[in-house]
Amino acid sequence: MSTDELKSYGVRQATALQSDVDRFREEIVINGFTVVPDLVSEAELAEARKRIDAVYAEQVNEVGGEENLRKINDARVGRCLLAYDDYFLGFATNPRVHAVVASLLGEYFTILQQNAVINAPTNKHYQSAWHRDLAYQHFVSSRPLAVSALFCIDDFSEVTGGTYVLPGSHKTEPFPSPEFIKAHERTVTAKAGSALIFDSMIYHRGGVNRSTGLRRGINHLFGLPFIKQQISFPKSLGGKYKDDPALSRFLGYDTEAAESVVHWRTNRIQAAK
Ligand SMILES: O=C(O)CCC(=O)C(=O)O
Ligand SMILES: [Fe+2]
Repeated sequence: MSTDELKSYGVRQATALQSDVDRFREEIVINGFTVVPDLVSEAELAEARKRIDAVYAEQVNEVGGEENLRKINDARVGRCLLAYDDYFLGFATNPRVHAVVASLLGEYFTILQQNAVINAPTNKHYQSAWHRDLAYQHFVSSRPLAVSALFCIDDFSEVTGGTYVLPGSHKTEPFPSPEFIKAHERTVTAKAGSALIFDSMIYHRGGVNRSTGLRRGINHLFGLPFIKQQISFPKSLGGKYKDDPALSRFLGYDTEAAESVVHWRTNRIQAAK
């Protein structure tokens, strides 16, 4: 529809889009979510599937078996992927996703989480419970605090269990009533290779996978740098990428809590030189 056909009155302020990024940003600000298509090629998707399964197998092994993950509701989630396999740094730093995130958070944001979500057929997956990615938070802010980017590694469809969202729920404090949820929840369907990008405060959940294959995704949580990482990337990486200024900032090296007053001051004195 051209803007000429759009009748309105009493409007003194209106949004005009200059780019795709503006369009994605507007959808996230108002609805709480958007889908960015065509981010990952078929060949990369095939590679990512194998590597997600390999990292998950390694992490199952680390804790002595999947039953231990089931005990803590953490089965079928791979955590901190890029600390296990460099390949996943490419997803975390995707420039088209970063442009959308920066339009909402500004240029300085850090990675708080990078998780593989492996939704198996008919598995009652933990993440299929409604939640905010900034869990336990019940305030709303005038600007976004964190943005999630969930890459679809397999198709997200009605059958494979696309993510459910409650549009606009990033803007109200309490979890909405069952009646509201029933009336307004919607499934987001998206082709493999796209990403569902959302305000991390929107209520959402995984769908139930009624297909015969795995439905994998890689979720990222990007946040303002004062927000704590769930698992420390700097410590998990053991100093890797620290010498690259942009990466070290993004991975949280620059915003780790200082060990002491002297450490904090020494770092600042060095930087002031
Ligand atoms: O698997 C999904 O569709 C949702 C995943 C999710 O909510 C998460 O990783 O926080
Ligand atoms: Fe989530």
